[in-house]
Amino acid sequence: METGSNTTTVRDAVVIGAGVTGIYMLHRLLALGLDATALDEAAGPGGTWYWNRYPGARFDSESYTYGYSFSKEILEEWSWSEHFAGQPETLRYLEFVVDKLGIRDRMQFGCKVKSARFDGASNRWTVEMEDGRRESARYLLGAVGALSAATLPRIEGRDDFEGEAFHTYDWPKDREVELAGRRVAVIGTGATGVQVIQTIAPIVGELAVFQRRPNWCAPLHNSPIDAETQKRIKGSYDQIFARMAETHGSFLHGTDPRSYHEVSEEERLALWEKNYASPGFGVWFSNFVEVFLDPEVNAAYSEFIANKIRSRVHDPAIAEKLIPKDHGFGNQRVPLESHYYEAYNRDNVRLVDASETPILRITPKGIQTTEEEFEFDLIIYATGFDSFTGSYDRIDIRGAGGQKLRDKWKDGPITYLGTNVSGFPNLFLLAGPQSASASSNYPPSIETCVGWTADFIDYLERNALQRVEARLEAEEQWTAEIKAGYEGNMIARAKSWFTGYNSNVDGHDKLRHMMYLGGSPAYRAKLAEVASKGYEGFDLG
Ligand code: NA7
Repeated sequence: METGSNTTTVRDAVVIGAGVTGIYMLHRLLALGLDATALDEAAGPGGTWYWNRYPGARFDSESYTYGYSFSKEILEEWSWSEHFAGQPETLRYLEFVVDKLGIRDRMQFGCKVKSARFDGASNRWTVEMEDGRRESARYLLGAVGALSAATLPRIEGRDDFEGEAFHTYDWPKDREVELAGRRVAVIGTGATGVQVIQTIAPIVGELAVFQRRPNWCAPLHNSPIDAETQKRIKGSYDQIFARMAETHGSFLHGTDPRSYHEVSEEERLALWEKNYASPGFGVWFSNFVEVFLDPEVNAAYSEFIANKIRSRVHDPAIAEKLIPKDHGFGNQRVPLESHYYEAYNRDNVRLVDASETPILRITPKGIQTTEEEFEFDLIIYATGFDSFTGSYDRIDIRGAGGQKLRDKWKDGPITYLGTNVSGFPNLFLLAGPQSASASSNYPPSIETCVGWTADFIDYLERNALQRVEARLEAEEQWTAEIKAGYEGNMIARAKSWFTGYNSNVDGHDKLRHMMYLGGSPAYRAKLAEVASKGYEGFDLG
């Protein structure tokens, strides 16, 4: 329905984002009979999987644990071709889901949201896009993604480079990027950099990797899914999802029930060897719980992995540079790799230690470090994201009384349950900061958040409630709980997107509390408890 001005479309709900979260949220809102739309800057659905088209982009979660679980039909009809699917296949899957649900015509693409303002008199949000279009809605739902505000390094001369250069998130979508025979630089060695490096090393002419700090990486062990395995997977989705519901991170992989201290060294090594040789995140999560909590045990496991790196990299000096010294295994996101370390055994690959010889500037021809000037045809920035709050900060969101969300969150996110914010009525964050999403396998956690939010909105609608707002004291309590979760967890001390660290964003070079670390089962239980108590901690009116 359009208003008189003809520029503002009036609806029940607006979802910002049409990625994995936005797709499912839109579906649930429409199923409630609401007039809803999803807005996305991209030219199509897919979010993360729309943007990240760099070579080698793929899942580190088993494909069949990454798809939506809510529809038996989708599960039955979609067949993953690999245990860990690549980006093109994932994007095809999400396109398939959108068409299957018949919701494409409720999505609007090419619209970058500029601002969102809450009007206390009407209890409605007005969302404005950069092209001037406006949407007015009772409910505003943020499905913006935790890693969708890409950040370029703050290096002098970036615009002077005469060759090609882009962030991995902004990898060109309308053309092939020429790699064969070219001189290429990759800056950044997070999960993205690792995937790019291992994939392009055999293709490019020369590759220089600028590494500031290494990450602990371990083998992915990907393989195709044959017909028989496909049948088995499709026949056991109930068990797969039941298993995921039990584990801390909603993965297939959960901690070993034994204590590190109660097993012999032989048994311990047997577990670690088995995990290192197995596909997926078992190498991180199917471990003794002490590996995550006890620095000494973590050091022992880190040394086990360090020896694996030493055995795979021919030059011992390079191997040492690839072994993290400032954090233990799993304290930052562990990139899973396919022959990553072996890339450094190639004659055309060079590791540049950007902490020893820092990058001074980008020059018209390449990169100048404190020691050397390099010439490149292509610079790939795999330099990460302004995590969790970055995409919200980039929208001028103003709640009741005109308070800016960006200001409220300047020292880190503050939410109730990771889903709502005091002072910002009728705004729902989906898989947002302080939720369990990023500390777990994303899609199951997204389904948790979206399902809970849809039920909440249904409750509001059925009870003719027009305004919902988290109470300040509930929010303070939740934020304190988030902080407490970081205490004693080794993640808390590492400079990574888990702690909101980003040297390229003002004020984000300090460690913050961004995620719920209590595990998916506890998070789900908390959401269910709040709902069962008539949405405790909220003012409804
Ligand atoms: P990450 O994991 O945040 O990695 C970013 C990398 O870029 C990391 O190695 C940074 O080094 C490096 N970086 C950032 N700025 C600079 C500058 N100025 N100079 C040199 N190096 C720099 O992002 P990813 O995209 O790899 O991964 C994000 C997640 O997406 C991933 O975990 C998956 O879950 C999907 P640093 O470590 O800060 O020294």
